[in-house]
Amino acid sequence: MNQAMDLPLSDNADDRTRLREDFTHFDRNHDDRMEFDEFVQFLAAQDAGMSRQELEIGFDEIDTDRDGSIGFDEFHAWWID
Ligand SMILES: [Ca+2]
Ligand SMILES: [Ca+2]
Repeated sequence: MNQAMDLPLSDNADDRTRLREDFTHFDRNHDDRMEFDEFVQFLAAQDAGMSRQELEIGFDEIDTDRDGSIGFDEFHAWWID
């Protein structure tokens, strides 16, 4: 943990921290990436009510660097959008 991470807490930082906890919780295999099946579990928990096709489209949109999984930065960028 470096000093740059030690920023004053704002509402945004609180949101990011909470989102980070969700991300970690649903990252079942603890590789710090959200794969498609983990993403499905996350949205099921949010009661998003999305079809499989909608989930696949959503996943592709969030995975902006196209590496087949969602990193926290991608997840956060999508969440705050
Ligand atoms: Ca994972
Ligand atoms: Ca990605």
